Amino acid sequence: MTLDAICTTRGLLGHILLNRPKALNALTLPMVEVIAPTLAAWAADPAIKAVVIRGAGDRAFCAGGDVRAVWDAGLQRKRGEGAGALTAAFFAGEYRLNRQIKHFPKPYVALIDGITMGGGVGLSVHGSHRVTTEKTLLAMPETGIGLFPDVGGTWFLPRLPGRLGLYLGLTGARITAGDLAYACIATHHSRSEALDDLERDLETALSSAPDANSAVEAVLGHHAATPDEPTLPAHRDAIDRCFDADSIEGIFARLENEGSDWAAKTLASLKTMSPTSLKVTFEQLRRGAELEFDDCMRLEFRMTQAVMDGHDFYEGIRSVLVDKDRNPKWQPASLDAVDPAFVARHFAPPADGDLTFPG
Ligand code: QUE
Repeated sequence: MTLDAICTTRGLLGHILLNRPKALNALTLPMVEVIAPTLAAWAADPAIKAVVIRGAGDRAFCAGGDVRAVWDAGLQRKRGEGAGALTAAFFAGEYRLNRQIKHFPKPYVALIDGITMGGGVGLSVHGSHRVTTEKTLLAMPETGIGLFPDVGGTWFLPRLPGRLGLYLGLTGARITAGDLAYACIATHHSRSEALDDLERDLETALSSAPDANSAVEAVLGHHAATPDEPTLPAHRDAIDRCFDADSIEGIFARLENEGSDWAAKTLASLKTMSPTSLKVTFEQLRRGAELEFDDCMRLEFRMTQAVMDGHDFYEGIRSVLVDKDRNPKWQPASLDAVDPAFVARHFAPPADGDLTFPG
């Protein structure tokens, strides 16, 4: 039997391999259930000095959460078939793991070599070291599947420079290494073909260095390369102007008035997203700016339970991952028809209680 996540030790280095290459290493509950207890043990184990996480295959670090499985369970839950427990268990497990990474007391090095979306972002951004390559393509695309930028998006997106977080979280824009460095999402850059050597050098350096963080920094510095030119700086003023409005409608109006190609494309892209998701995400990131990390994760869990009771998540997964027609029929279909009471429900305690954290 092959495990979908393989945790091994290499000397003083803990190593996590996301091992579903055919599914772009999309994160499943069984993977979470392998990784979480291992990370907890490594946090307490003096024989582990640092952790590396990497994806198997040459295409992806991790394309997201296994939302297809959540979709199946959510449909059962809607039909009252009871098996919908996974919808709560998956998000709870994933968010608790995000929190473990955020509070992990040793260097945590994510090698985000390839596609990194949604759940994959949650396995990387909260760690101390985020290494991109020329193959990195990262996005928080959840508004396009009727969800919202979760896995700690509530925490990290409002803390990016200017209005970049709102821009990335609403549009789902896909960005590469240069932009990830510019947005302070990545900390280091290396060449994809150097990563095997980099991992070996980490193991060697940790075995002799008194200080794990200095050893990790030295190895990442030794393998440093120059990323592609960032594209965001050219649009940064427009992003900060347009996404500084006090509502989604206000952002739409500012993009309309902007009069540039970039603004027209950005507006067109936003108009393909779930109107409910856009409004929910706007409120999520407004609140997140003021919340502690753990409260962000509790809030996201609340939000998932409202999403599972709604329409657009099912339609989004259908259109993107099941039928792949990329033609979702959102309900409601326009911003003005989104019920403020339904948006508000995303931020209220769920019927089965709030997310709790062990310890
Ligand atoms: C938004 C998402 C996800 C997505 C596409 C979106 C997501 C996710 C996947 C995905 C991709 C490839 C796979 C897979 C899942 O796509 O979270 O199993 O093989 O996991 O627009 O949030």
